[in-house]
Amino acid sequence: MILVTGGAGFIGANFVLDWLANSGEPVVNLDKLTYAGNLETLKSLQGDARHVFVQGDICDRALVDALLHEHRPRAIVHFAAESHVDRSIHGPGEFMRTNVEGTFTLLEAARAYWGDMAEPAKAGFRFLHVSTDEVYGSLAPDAAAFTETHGYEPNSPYSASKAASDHLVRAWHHTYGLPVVTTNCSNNYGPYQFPEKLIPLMIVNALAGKALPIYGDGMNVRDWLYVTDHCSAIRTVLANGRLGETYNVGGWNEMPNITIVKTICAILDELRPSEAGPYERLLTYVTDRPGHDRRYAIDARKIERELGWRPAESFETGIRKTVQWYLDNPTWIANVQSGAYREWVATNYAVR
Ligand code: NAD
Ligand code: TDX
Repeated sequence: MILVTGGAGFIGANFVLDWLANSGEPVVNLDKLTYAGNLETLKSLQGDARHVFVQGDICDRALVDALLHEHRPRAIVHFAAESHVDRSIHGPGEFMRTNVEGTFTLLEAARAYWGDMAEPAKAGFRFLHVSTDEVYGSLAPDAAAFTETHGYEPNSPYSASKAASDHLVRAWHHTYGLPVVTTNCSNNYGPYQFPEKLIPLMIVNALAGKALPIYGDGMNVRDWLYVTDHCSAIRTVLANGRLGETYNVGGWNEMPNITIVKTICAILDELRPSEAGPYERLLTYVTDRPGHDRRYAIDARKIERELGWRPAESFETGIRKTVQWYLDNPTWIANVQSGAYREWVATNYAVR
């Protein structure tokens, strides 16, 4: 049994599906079901005894203690977070609570649980903290990509809260010996991503004939990784990562935002041509995000050298699959946009 937090969100849900497809090991999934949590994504697991869903908050110490003692997981894979940079700018409070206080609560619960464990289970226990490349700050155009030794220079309330959580995880290892590993990953994309993030927002807006808002000059650069590659990296680090280490995870795929959006427009022109003309007509340059980091780039050589992980999906195939997925799943999108997905728990899913 493993405990996953945030397993109803974009990456967490992809991870739960990927984990159960790749291993028979059961998962207890603790998720608060904020606006970003969507059990409809996990509907294929209804009735599957290997998946136990618990609606709850990672800040609730009594609940986390009870889950650890009931299910005796051999690992915690910690995804739960507030994840959207723009939301963190408009309202940083929840980011501090979930990302900082929530991680602290989990670490304390894990420390107590692990401290009471007997060998050999104790030696095998792992706390895997899922984090981001944004903790390293912004790179100059010609600067070398982030390695694991790059200093922390977070610039947004989101990245500052994730940096704080990374530091807590590090300290709990250094001080208490808690067996932790941390992954710092670049921008993920793929099925089931909430349409507030760049790629799904552009697909959904284009299909609705709405403006495609490009922040600033559109030349901000991100590294993009297909979500199932992130899932395989996490499985690899969980299995073989060295204790107390951090591993950068990336797609070797740096791209300016405008290139991403134009690529989506071209794929849609081919797969779902619009009578109104090419989708690029919808490109709209808007006011820049405050404090907008110019460039992120990940040097993922350590995880390849030590653990043999490399991304399997190219951007060309990954972005096509992603656009196709949104074309094939209008109900998922409609339910997210109408808020109807929130009803899923009450009507369609047995929650403990
Ligand atoms: P998401 O916003 O799609 O999902 C977050 C999930 O956490 C949701 O299901 C939400 O209900 C849950 N949650 C939020 N607060 C909670 C709380 N207090 N208690 C329990 N559950 C709570 O996020 P995502 O994009 O899937 O990201 C998952 C993790 O990966 C985050 O830690 C994020 O920082 C990290 N990450 C994301 C990316 C990316 O590109 N999306 C890249 C690198 C790292
Ligand atoms: O409408 C938009 N227009 C636009 O130009 C949106 C939503 C975004 N952008 C730009 C801002 C960024 O430069 O596109 C880029 C990507 O934006 P987001 O999808 O909001 O992602 P980002 O801010 O890079 O952060 C993401 O990657 C790292 C995730 O949201 C984080 O959780 C993860 O840690």
